[in-house]
Amino acid sequence: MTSGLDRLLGARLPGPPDALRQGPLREGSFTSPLHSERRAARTGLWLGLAFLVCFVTGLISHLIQNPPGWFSWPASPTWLYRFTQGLHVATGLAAIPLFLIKLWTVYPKLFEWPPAGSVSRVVSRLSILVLVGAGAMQLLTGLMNIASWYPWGFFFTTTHYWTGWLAIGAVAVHVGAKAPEIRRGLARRGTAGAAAGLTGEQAAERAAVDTEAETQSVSRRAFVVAAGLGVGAVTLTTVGQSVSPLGAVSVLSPRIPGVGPQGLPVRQTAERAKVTDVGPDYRLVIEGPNRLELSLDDLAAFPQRTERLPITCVEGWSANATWTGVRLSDLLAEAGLPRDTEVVVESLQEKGLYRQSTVAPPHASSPRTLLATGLNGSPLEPDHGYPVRLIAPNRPGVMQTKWVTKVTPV
Ligand SMILES: Nc1nc2c(c(=O)[nH]1)N[C@H]1C(S)=C(S)[C@@H](COP(=O)(O)O)O[C@H]1N2
Ligand SMILES: [Mo]
Repeated sequence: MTSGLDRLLGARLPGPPDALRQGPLREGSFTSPLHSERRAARTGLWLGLAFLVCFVTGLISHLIQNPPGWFSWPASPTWLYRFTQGLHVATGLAAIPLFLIKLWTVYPKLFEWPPAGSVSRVVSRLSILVLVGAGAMQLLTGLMNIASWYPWGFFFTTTHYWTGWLAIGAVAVHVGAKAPEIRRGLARRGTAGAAAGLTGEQAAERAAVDTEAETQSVSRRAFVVAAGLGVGAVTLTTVGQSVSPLGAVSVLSPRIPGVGPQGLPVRQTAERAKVTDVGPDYRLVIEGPNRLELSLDDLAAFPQRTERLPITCVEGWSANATWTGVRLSDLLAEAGLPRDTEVVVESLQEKGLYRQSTVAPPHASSPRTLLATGLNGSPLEPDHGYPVRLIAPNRPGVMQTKWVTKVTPV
């Protein structure tokens, strides 16, 4: 029995007059065998993988910055966030050429005739519009964020997060709707027909046609090589922003490990944050049962520690550095608080989203979390957070607050 929905979806729509069938709408306008089901499925597989890894790593980054009650991110290993966020940006960038290649393999479908044979065709074409729109939006806004270029009125992070759900949802719908084509496209030659439910003879015939079309064209190999070169070039010229040995060829990344004041890149300068006149009246306040109000000399009297820890900006660059300072947990204990107290760290910077951050118990109690006053062997420079900055293991850069002046238990 056919349900009402099936009947609606299957309803045939009146076709437009054949006289409109001009230009690319004509039968046989696209002759390249590279616009095949096989190319579309294989390119789609790589693109889908890149999207999936990018989505999962993006979700991790979001959860660390906006932790729900059930979520806790550990303080070790120290490099884990550097790895997941590096992967997020690398897969996002690699997805750009893959996305363009995929669009090229399938764009003849835009000119399909009739444009909408049935209601289900209209629905399926609209769902592709959402997929392409959300995918393009993610790749573009991600890229612009890396370039710190925000020519729009919305807040990047929130939009990028919700569009991420939209994109991955559209991918899931697309894969579900195209399952038979994908199965055929990914099947090894010869088994392609069987996967499509054809009889032995039909399958053999289809396989022969596919193979002939593909081997006839020198272009299939050229296509695969060009795609590989595109993805390789994008990756090689950007991944050095987090993989320091490749820093020298990282010509397309705005920042490179080791390059910047004191051998470390800078995200927000002291001048832009308007923290330029730190005087002798500076105090670091730790709120607690035994409130501390420390001058820089007082702070220097605490045991000094040195830790090698990375800064990992959400934008994808990351770099290791050697930090010297006082353990946050030593100061919490001195203020009469348990070492694993969740605290808010506040900056001298008066405005801006990143003027404060929350330090969760795993990071507050970690012996490697410092309120640092030194970087790579010399006192902190203003751009890196003079006089005091937070540096904690395995934490996004936006949460490594600079120019710290106050620590308050939550
Ligand atoms: N007060 C304050 N701290 C801040 C920021 C900021 O804008 N204001 N930016 C953060 C970001 S986004 C990053 S990536 C790191 C970078 O530290 P660096 O500039 O010392 O390399 O600082 C963080 N600390
Ligand atoms: Mo950052």
